[in-house]
Amino acid sequence: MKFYITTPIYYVNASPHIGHCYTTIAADCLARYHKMTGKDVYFLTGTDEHGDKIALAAEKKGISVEQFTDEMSAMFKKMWEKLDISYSRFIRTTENQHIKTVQTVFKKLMDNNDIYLGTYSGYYCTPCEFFIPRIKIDENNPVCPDCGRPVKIIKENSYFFRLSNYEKLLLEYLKKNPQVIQPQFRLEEVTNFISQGLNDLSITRHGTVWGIQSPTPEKYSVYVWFDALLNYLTAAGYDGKNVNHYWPPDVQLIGKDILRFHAIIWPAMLMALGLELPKMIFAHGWWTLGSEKISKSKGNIIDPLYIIERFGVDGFRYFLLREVPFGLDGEYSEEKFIKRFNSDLANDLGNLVNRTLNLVEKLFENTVPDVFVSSEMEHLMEEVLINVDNFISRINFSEALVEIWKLVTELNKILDIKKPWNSPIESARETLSQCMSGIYLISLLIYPFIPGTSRKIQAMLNIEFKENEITLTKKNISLISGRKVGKREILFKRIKT
Ligand code: ME8
Repeated sequence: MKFYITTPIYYVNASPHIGHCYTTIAADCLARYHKMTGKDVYFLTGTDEHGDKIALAAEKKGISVEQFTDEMSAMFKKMWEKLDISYSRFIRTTENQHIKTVQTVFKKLMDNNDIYLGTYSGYYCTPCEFFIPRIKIDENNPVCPDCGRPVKIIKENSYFFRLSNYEKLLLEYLKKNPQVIQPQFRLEEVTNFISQGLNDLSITRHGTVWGIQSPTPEKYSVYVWFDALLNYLTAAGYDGKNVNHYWPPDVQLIGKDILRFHAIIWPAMLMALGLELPKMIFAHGWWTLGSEKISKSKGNIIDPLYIIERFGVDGFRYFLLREVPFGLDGEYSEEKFIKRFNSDLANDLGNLVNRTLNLVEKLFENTVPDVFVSSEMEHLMEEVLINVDNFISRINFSEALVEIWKLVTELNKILDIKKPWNSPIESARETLSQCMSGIYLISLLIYPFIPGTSRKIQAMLNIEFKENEITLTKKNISLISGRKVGKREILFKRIKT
């Protein structure tokens, strides 16, 4: 079975911040989980490189836009490497393959009369790259209703996509397939917006030089969002007729800021092309600081490199996935970070692994005693596996982690009660073998969330699994019986406050 997952492609006008990391880490977690359950996963991410905003940023830096986009795109790639992101494809909208796809789609839609030439007269917000109808603007104070920044007035000839033709079709589709928009509370927002009436969408810009040329007699450039959304098709090998076997996307992760583009314009474009629609579009919430969205333009970004330095890659990944239910906003604070790190990672998980291995070394000469799992523990393991799977299929990372931590807590409790350091050797054997089995299962379960820690635990257990050769079942645990344990290392050092 295949699993196609995407993140937004990020603008390269500034370096990646915590928000970009959030979506990409979440996508990585899903990609890894589905690989572990035996699926053929295709994980797409990349950079959105056209438009005035990017050209202006290059100009400000005093370098050519080509050099600028190369450098900035490389920064995103480097960040993903640092964060242990296992993408299958990193797409850039400046790639030839993508340019060809955009022009092919443009031509096809024009031939089908889904695109026509008209005149656009209205406002444009360059930071949001969005056309804003006159009725949404106060003429005395022309600012963007979304981001509050000044807008430009535009009157120019433009090609339009007949978005209005898809109003009824979209509403019917969403009525029949309400599960496509997630979380469910976002569906109403989308259907209300469509019900108010959709205007045709201007998809070319006259003045923009840094963009894909429209395949029209006039030399216009293609509107950046029309260009960007098509990246998901380029990566699926669209040639004007066919797509590869990964199509359609199974999950498209986005932030709530770009829901309308993905839940309205994008499906309408696919309908016009006669292609299957994504199975799920999930719009997560924002990380905020003092209740304001964290973003470059607000100047309140938290540098991911600082966080990595302080909490490590897995500390960062764990916090983002555990702290806030995916879908809701979350207020960033270093205090919360430290609390989570110390309690869940250093205390609960770190101590469990350290204590158990220490005792295996002392009492059993570093060899894992024969595997013993009590029926209660077996029941708990089964329950956790099922619940994690359910939560992951609903893209609920924090609850999935709560489930895994039930195992961590239970094993720590067993150690505290049974005190194997102070009990007859047969009883110690049972306790430690049970803990080792549990730790092994935990190392598998945490792999999608904190892969580095999972690898470290595996190294300590002297075992290595290949992510696409493993299926998440409790059967694997017998693998560790009789094994010599590897070198011990501290997983998470408590942070002093
Ligand atoms: O919108 N909290 O790119 P972009 C959580 N190029 N997530 C956040 C966030 C925050 N404070 N800030 C950003 C674009 N994000 C377009 C997308 S797709 C065809 C084109 C994340 O660089 C979140 O995923 O502005 C959001 O949707 C995305 O970054 C916007 O990135």
